Amino acid sequence: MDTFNIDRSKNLFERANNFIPGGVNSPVRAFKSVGGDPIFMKSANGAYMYDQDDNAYVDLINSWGPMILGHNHPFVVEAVEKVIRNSFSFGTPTEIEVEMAKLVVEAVPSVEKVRMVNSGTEATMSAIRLARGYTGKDKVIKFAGCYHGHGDSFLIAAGSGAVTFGVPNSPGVTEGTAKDTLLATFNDLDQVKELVNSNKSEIAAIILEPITGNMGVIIPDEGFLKGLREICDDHGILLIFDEVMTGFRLSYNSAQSLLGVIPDLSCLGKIIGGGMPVGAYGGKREIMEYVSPAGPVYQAGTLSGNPLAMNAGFATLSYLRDHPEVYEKADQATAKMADGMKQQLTEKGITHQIASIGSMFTLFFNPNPVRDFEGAKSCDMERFGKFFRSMLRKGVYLPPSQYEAMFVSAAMGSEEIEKVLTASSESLNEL
Ligand code: KE4
Repeated sequence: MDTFNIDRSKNLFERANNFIPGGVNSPVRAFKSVGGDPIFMKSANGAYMYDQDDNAYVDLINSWGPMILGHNHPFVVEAVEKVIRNSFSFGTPTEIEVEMAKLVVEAVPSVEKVRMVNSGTEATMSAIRLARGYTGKDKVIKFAGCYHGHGDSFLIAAGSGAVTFGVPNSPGVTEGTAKDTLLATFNDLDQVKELVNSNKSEIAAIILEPITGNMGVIIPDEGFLKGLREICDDHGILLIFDEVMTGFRLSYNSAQSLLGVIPDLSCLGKIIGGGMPVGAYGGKREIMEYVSPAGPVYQAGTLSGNPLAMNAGFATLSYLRDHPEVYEKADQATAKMADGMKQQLTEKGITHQIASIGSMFTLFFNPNPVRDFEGAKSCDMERFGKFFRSMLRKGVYLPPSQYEAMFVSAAMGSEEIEKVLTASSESLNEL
């Protein structure tokens, strides 16, 4: 029986709507695509979150990725406690920024120099500006369904017409901006070749999530990333991997090392802040030397390299570096849940796809494999919403969108996995 009281969350959501657009500080948190009112959390520890009504939830969102160690990890908390009375911010260079940059350079194959910013959006926006400044070219190619934050260049839908010129998909994004973003279909190398040939010598960069999370998990077809690398090499285009989600999650050396394709620039976020606001972009030395004040491409930030955030991120990353068992644990927990749900769905005769890699997985309510955004859009969203709401009432917090990935932390033990699978079996019966 679901004993599930969320009165405090409901009251808070009503109040929040008086002061905050949509009652939330990031749209997806409002549960619009899954129905129901958002839950307001009060605390979290290990694999659990606790809401304002003291309901406990097994956490499969982990702050959309950052909390790979689990919440309130002592090693990270102690690192921040050690410096918290040294002031929160100086606006000057600090030692921890040097140590953090060195760690990222040593960990991520494409990164020879790196700049810290405050979010994944800042990282991708800056990487695009740098690519344009370095190449002297204006256009970028992105892939429908890949999300790179809310920078204007990325809030673009596929336009009509064969060459799929971009059109704004948010008011406030100008036609002028949109015309410089070309839309391609993920996994469609021929279309990318067509776009490059019909926009000869105008393309500065191709940007993508090397393994997507923002249209659910999609692992690229064999040869797709290698093909993009070759196109970029042949045409003087920079290849940018947006690893804000996959960076330090799919392996300590990120997805690029797993996939064996090295981009010219990489964008990072989420895990590198350990839950504090941190983004970063980095790449080949000769390209990064174009970034101000070393070079002419301007980018700045009052709280970039903030000491508390750097210490949280540095502790998280150094723990991951020194404890590879963290990845094994999170990956095994993911596989157990993905396999368990797959078995349940099959036994219950429910059409589904499950895409899983490392400690990320997505349950698509779709009869066909999801290989691109059109595929993701053809999922049964209503069924996902019902499943989400049922799991929530049973104390399992999934990402509130079919277009997302479940993020698994190393704090997931057999008890939590059991809770998830018991809840999913009951929830699937209710569909
Ligand atoms: P932020 O600006 O939200 O830190 O990062 C933007 C971003 C860039 N690149 C990728 C691959 C991302 O996944 C994101 C942000 N991810 C979403 C969830 N899919 C954040 C959740 C939200 O928007 O509230």
